[in-house]
Amino acid sequence: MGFYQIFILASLAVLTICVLMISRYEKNKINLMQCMMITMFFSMNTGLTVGILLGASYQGELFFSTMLACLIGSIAGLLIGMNYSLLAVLEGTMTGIMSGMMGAMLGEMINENQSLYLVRIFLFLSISTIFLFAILPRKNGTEYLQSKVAILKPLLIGIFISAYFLGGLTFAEKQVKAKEQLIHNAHAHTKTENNNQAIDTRNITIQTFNMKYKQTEIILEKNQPVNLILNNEDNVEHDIEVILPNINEIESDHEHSSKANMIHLHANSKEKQSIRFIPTTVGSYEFVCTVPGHKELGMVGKIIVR
Ligand SMILES: [Cu+2]
Repeated sequence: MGFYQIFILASLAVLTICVLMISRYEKNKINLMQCMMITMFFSMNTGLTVGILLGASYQGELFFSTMLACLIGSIAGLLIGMNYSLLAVLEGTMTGIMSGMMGAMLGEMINENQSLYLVRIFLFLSISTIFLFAILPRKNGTEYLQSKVAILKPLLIGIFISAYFLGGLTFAEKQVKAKEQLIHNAHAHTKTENNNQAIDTRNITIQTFNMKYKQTEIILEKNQPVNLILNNEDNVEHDIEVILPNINEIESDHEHSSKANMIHLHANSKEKQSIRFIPTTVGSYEFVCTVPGHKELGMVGKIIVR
């Protein structure tokens, strides 16, 4: 778990404490439906924030991220609901479980940038729970926002939250992006290395025509990658089979049944086939065509590794 994840979870923990304290203070002034509304609003947005965060952070471990998100979401709902009534507890717990699950699935499916945006949006909505207390009408018929002093408080909270989003959250997201850039650079570096290797690969072509290999002696450098091409211009199939000790990195487009010490390259009439490998042992090795009768007709050559 990185700085960003800890930052978001810690923010939510602090927010939960804040909402808890305000709930305690305000619970006798608002009715049951408003209590339920606040519990639902908070647990849903918290569950979604945690779910998306965990789903995105633990890619490929959906069961784990879902379980953890459901747990955290339901605890958040439980804590707020407990202030009000049993019904609110039920509402909060269920909403927390459901939103945690949905968030985790969403986080698993979207890319990292999208998850950063969504975490930001749902974290903002979670924080907005505080403002709900400001706009809900009170039991005694007064509107909370009627007095000028009352407006000041949400305004101060609003400024605080804006500063938080512009400062802390942006900083935390930058850390994620910096890490991403690092991984990207490392990746690009590996790619360049691979390209260099590809340039170093030598292409060696053996042509077959009129029941003969046109090239019967091939010289390879030890440890230099080779792309061996069989260009069959004949009207019948041909192949190349050679025993080479300890060949490295055999690659071919088709199944040529090559093993760790044998190259077998087959081409049908008028076909071109290739195989890439690295010879590692110096020596002289005979290659033949294994199609019955062809070796006897002279389809034999020599590969020299030096
Ligand atoms: Cu042949």
